[in-house]
Amino acid sequence: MKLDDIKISRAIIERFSSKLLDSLSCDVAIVGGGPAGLTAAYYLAGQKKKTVLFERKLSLGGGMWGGGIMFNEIVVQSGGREILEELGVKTTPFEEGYFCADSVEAVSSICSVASKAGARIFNLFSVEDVRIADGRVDGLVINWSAVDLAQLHVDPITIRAKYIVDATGHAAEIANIIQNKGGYELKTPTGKLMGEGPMCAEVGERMILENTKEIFPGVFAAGMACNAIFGAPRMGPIFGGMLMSGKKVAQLLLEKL
Ligand code: 48H
Repeated sequence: MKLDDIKISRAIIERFSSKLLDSLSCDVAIVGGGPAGLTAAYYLAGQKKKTVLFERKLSLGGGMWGGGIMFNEIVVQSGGREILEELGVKTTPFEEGYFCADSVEAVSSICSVASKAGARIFNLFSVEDVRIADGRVDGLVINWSAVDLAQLHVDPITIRAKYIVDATGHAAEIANIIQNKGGYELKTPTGKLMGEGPMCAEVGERMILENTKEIFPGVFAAGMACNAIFGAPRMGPIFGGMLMSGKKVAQLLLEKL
């Protein structure tokens, strides 16, 4: 068989277009493909919820590839270990209550299981706005990251979702858009985005689970974004909270859907 270059091009265009068309309306749209967003995607898609995830960068995994200071090993506590094992990631006990995993194995495995569970993952897409109607977010406004990077004046498109997850990490980008662009109040004690506090692993990890909740009608936070929104400490290179937050947000949404 002779390879036809045009057929290769057509395959890519037709298959990609059909994936994107099928994603214009979904149950949950997750913004950010770090450990929290990917874990949430895995648990939601595993329960047959139509789940779409948008990641700005070429590669998924957010801040997990680099472990701590680029030493590619992650640390989790027992709750995080259970999730890693469930997702097929090998863990090694360190000292009592501390477990380690290879960050490359962890990221690649979580991506793989989320995708195989049926989550539709789009890399190279930036979420630049939300759609708000009747005081509730019901969609995302997306554009190619290349447009954003090149600062081209190209209009975005909109997708509809029953629920949105802000899993954008330290930047809490969706909460920022709702507050700064819409001028809306968030469901925080001050009504504002409270900003992340200085490092404390113990408090940061505990608070991240408490702070995994609805932050605005239709929008839930997961992962580091939770503490950035609710003014809680960062926790440094321990990743159990990110995984547990991703699982918790999925459970909260499964109760609603
Ligand atoms: C599309 C976007 C957009 C957008 C951002 O930073 P992440 O890894 O986030 P989490 O919460 O899954 O994990 C946090 C962890 O990596 C971390 O930073 C920790 C534990 N820090 C502790 C400390 O003390 O420093 O992933 C977020 C992802 C990234 O890949 C972004 O590119 C992506 O979201 N993203 N994608 N549209 N508007 N904003």
